[in-house]
Amino acid sequence: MKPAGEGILSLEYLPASRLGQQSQHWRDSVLGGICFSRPAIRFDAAELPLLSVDMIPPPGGEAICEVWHSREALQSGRHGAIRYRQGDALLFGCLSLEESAAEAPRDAASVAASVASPPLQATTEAAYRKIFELLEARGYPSVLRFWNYFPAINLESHAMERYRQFNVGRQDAFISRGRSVIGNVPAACALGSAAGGLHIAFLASREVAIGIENPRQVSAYNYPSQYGPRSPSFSRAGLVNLAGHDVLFISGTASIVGHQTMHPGDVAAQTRECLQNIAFVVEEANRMSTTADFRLNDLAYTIYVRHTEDMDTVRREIERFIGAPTPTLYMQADVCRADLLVEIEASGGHASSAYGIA
Ligand code: 3EB
Repeated sequence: MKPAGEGILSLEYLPASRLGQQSQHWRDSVLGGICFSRPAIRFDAAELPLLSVDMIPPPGGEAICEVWHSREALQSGRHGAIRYRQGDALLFGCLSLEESAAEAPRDAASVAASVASPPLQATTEAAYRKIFELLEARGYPSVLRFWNYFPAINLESHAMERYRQFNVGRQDAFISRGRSVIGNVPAACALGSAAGGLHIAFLASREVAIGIENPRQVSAYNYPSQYGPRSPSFSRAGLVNLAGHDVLFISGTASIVGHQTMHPGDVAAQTRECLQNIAFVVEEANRMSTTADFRLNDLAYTIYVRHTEDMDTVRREIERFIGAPTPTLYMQADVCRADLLVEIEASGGHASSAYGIA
């Protein structure tokens, strides 16, 4: 296995308070990222696609940015509301939209019947259409990873939970841009933010990514209709070869076996189930990879915990399971089923660093 540090991509968890003090050299290498703070911060580097998400750090913790760096020569651009940065192999982009019903084109029949899509659904569809349009135009067809954040994810409105509205809009956009909604779909996460509009970040490549599924979970794109009229369009992980190195992006992973939530009300058991799922996904990834040997203790993790008071329990279970310090970032956020208390995402095959929070 080649050392991950030699690859083109690396991840840095940086306190948001240090963003303004970084050198030009640092800025030049930034591909993009996500800053989690309460309230969302305004960052005065509009040429860098840093998504600002309103999210609550753990007690005593500070606002943190997940910053992706590339060794490639990078160039910034804009496409409508999307800010992006691209190199030869990779493009990172992000956008923030207020929810509004007017965003997505509606067909004549629904206009005639005055059936408007819920605003979140329409905004989601418009955002994803725009993203795919950009990626097709610039020649980065393969999305390695989507990050999705919007408030009140479990709230019911327009006779449907908002996460389900999001799934309808997302799937409609995939279909309208001719993308598959089963099989090789991108890895993703979807979390409830504390406030704000719809925030989406994405990392895409010219190289094709392989979608990886978890043998102990029903693929999300095959979830039965009890979880909503449209299945979520994401795979359990994405694997891509970047300049000779396999890089792995593990989607938000929850306490789900088959398609069912396990251990409702028991955050410790849910955490162990998440980690067990991640272990299975890592094993699948290692079967598919010709260059890498991914291990749980050299992945970087982001952990979303629904209730602040569960933070310590989750941390204890993770440290026990993984058994070694790895870069981890904890946030308090709602997860996309009301009975899920924790969601864990991870990535590997790239260098990672954490400034004082490893
Ligand atoms: C799950 O496994 C938990 O809709 O993009 C995890 C990761 C979840 C991504 C998404 C949802 C998403 O169904 C929820």
